[in-house]
Parts: sequence; C-alpha cells; structure tokens
Amino acid sequence: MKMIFAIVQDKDSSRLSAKFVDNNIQATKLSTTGGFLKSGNTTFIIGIADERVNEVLEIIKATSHKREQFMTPPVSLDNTVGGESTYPIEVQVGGATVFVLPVEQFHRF
Ligand code: 2BA
Repeated sequence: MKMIFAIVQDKDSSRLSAKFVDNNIQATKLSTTGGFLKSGNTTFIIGIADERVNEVLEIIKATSHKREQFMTPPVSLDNTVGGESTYPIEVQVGGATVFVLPVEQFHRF
C-alpha cells in the first residue's frame, strides 16, 4: 500500500474530488496554504493499493493545470540593498505537487 499526498490548486480541487469518487478512490481533502505564495491550496491524502498508484497519478495529472500567478514580494526593511520598492513577479503554479510514500500499516477500527 502507498500513501499519496497531492497538493493542487483550489480551482482544480472540486473536479479532482469528483474524479476520485467516480473511480472509487478514497481520499481526504485538506485546506492548506502554500508557504511561498501564502495563499490557499488543497492537499489530498490518498491511501491506495500499490497496483492502483499509476491510475491515481494519471487522474491527478489530467485534472491539475499549470497557471501563472502574480505575487508581490514583501518590502525589504534593509535599504542598503535598494529594496524599498517591490514589483509583482510572475510565478508558475502547478499542475500538482505529488509525494508517494510507503505505508507500513493500515488499520480501520
Ligand atoms: P507555494 O509554496 O505557495 O508555491 C507556489 C509556487 O511558487 C510554486 O509552485 C513555485 O512555482 C513558486 N515558488 C515556490 N517557492 C519559491 C521560491 N523560493 N522562489 C521562487 N518561486 C517559488 P509549485 O512548485 O507548483 O508548488 C505549488 C504548491 O505545492 C506550493 O505552494 C506548496 O504548497 C506545495 N509544494 C511545492 N513543493 C513542495 C515541497 N517540496 N514540499 C512541500 N510542499 C510543496
């Protein structure tokens, strides 16, 4: 068995949830915050049999889209490096960031 953590954009999360239900894939959905953009994203936790990992990855891949997003870096208080004015920078987010981990034990009590 494997544990899949998939971090996706909020805009893709409803469609991905629906795909998991349609394909009988059990998942838990968490509201999370990206450390860099400090904006909301969604993390799915999926416990799945080894032989279904690729199926799950394909669904995540097909459902998660890359998007450009602008972020304004925080104003630097150190004016020795000329950081008193900041400009928005463009950042590419996604499709999905996915971790696949081995599961030592799985219990349902
Ligand atoms: P955020 O941390 O908000 O990052 C959003 C996007 O900003 C990233 O997209 C990346 O393109 C960019 N970015 C992140 N850190 C950067 C930096 N120090 N300098 C320049 N650009 C930077 P993604 O790579 O697609 O990541 C989307 C979200 O997935 C991340 O949101 C974070 O919540 C999660 N994530 C990505 N890599 C991770 C990792 N190694 N461990 C845990 N979570 C991760």
